[in-house]
Amino acid sequence: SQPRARVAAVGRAELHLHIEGTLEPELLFELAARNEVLEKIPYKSLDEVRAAYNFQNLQSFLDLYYAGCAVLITEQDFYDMTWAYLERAAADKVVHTEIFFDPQTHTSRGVPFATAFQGITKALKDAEAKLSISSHIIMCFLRHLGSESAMATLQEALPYKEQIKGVGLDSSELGFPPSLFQEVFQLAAKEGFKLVAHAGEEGPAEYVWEAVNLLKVDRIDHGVKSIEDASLCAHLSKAQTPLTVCPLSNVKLSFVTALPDEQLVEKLQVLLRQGMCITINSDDPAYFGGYVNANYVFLAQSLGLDAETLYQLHRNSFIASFLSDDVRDKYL
Ligand code: ES4
Ligand code: ZN
Repeated sequence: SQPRARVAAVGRAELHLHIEGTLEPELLFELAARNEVLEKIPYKSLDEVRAAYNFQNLQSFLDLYYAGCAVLITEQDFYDMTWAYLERAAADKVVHTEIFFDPQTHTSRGVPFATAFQGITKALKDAEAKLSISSHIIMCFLRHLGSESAMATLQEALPYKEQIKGVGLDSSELGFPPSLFQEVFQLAAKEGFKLVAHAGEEGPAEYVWEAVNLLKVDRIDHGVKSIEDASLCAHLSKAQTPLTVCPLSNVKLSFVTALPDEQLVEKLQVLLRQGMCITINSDDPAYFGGYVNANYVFLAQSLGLDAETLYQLHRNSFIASFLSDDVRDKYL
């Protein structure tokens, strides 16, 4: 059909992707061996890794995600991880990607900001030339480390400001509401960064309100708990504040399955029909069992989406992106 052909011809943007969450178990072992830090990872074999990736909630995933980062030491390590993601993204028809990186996860282990940053940016630059993928970097603050550490991280990043499109907020959500980071986001806005925040992933709809009203974010990452608050949904639709939804992540971390499937399908369809700007993304694909195409396939099948709705989700990925208007328009 026509919308299908259009999707195939234009491709898609990915807007919610933690680069550290693309570290596949095979590369994890390869880097552990290369850096002689095999004792730092909590697994002896690929089978042990696969068995461990069986998460009960957000924190049980985060514990393993941070543990895996221990093998990332040199600039080449960050390059190799990022390049591996970009090749998979290209295979999934991603033409533009906005990737998260968590500087505190590395600086807290003694890996300099510049080492991580340069490895990632060199791979992104190569992808522009070799894979025709454009990209932006969004630097995320780890909410469990608090606002002072976030502020120090923002200061540390200012020399790299021209190469960082936006700032975000991730990690453990419950007990770390957006309101704690108001000052940090105010300064980031003043410095010209775009603003996003994880909210309503595990935390309540109230956290989404805070991200919108107090942090003044341009997009909400996840935001699926908004479904529980009709006036919030109406607001997000009216303001066209995009949600970067990650279906396989939600399923793997059991947020979605807490709702009966039929109810979820029904609610998501109501949101789509209300015209909410929903986008589909992969979050931490090495941990959640699929890259972005697998997320579209899963959602399309579980919701029984028609080709027109699928096309709209692809359009949304560009509309919600931080591409300049003239570049964005080429994809619409
Ligand atoms: C994350 Cl799924 C998810 N949620 C919150 N923070 C994160 N960091 C990496 N993946
Ligand atoms: Zn995320």
